[in-house]
Amino acid sequence: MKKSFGNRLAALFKSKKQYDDSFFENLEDLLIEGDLGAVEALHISEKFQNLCKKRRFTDIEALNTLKVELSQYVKSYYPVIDKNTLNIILVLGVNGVGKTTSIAKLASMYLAEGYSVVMSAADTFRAAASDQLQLHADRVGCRIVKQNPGSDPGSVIYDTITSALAKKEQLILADTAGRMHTKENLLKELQKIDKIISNRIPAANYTKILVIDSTTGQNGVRQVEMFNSAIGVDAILLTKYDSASKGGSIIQIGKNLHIPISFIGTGETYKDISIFNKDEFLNTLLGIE
Ligand SMILES: Nc1nc2c(ncn2[C@@H]2O[C@H](COP(=O)(O)OP(=O)(O)OP(=O)(O)O)[C@@H](O)[C@H]2O)c(=O)[nH]1
Ligand SMILES: [Mg+2]
Repeated sequence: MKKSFGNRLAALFKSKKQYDDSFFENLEDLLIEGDLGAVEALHISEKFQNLCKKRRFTDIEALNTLKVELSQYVKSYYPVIDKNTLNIILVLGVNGVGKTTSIAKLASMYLAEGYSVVMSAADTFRAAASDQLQLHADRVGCRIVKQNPGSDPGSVIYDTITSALAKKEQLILADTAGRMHTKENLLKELQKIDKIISNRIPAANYTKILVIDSTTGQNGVRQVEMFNSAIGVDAILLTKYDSASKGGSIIQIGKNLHIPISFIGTGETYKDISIFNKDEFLNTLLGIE
């Protein structure tokens, strides 16, 4: 399932008899289906058409040309954790995208690298959210700061920073709510949290990561726009890349919003996370072996 877009793209190149109008129409349709967006699909298809006028391509060359074209839009970003001070990763995203699970995966990863990590349960809106995070914290062996459901998320973050500074811990992973009574409420709350963090943690040690579910396609692009205009997004964590995902929306996000990708989630267990590898990602997307 995962490679269906890439496989279909490769099949299109392999099955073509000639690079004619119908080939480029099919290419454009496939790029749209792959969540690259209508504008980008047309742009790439036209660019490719011009290249094909100049010389004949083999199938492999054609896919690699497409890869170079897409490659300029995709950037990777690995949050720098300064061992000598307190860092914070604020994890954002709409409900159900995989924020809490990703925090557990990141905690497990950074703990294994030897960092001292604390989770901050700043999703106080959903009643069971802090219990869910507590369960993960227990499983991966991580300290957690939480308050009662319904309490102020800004205050949870503030408490976490205070105790982490006192304990000389290196990394806070902060969970946030994915839903509130209204979208405006949610964004306002996140702006408050952002202010509290910015007042106490230098910008160089503060990373805002937006979690995007790769199966949501075009919707993901809109989510990035929304969070980015509300509080600014430093990087994206793409979840559920193990499911029937196409991942093409990443191209649009990179091209239009210039936001890099930091991690990819590929399953429900703690080890199912990897640092974003641009080359691997594009090879999978395009079905290049
Ligand atoms: N297959 C797969 N499932 C994932 C991945 N990441 C998260 N999930 C699943 O997605 C579901 C939602 O994950 P949560 O971590 O609770 O999502 P959330 O964003 O915290 O949700 P809310 O707190 O309700 O906003 C869970 O069933 C997770 O196991 C992934 O990379 N792959
Ligand atoms: Mg959650």
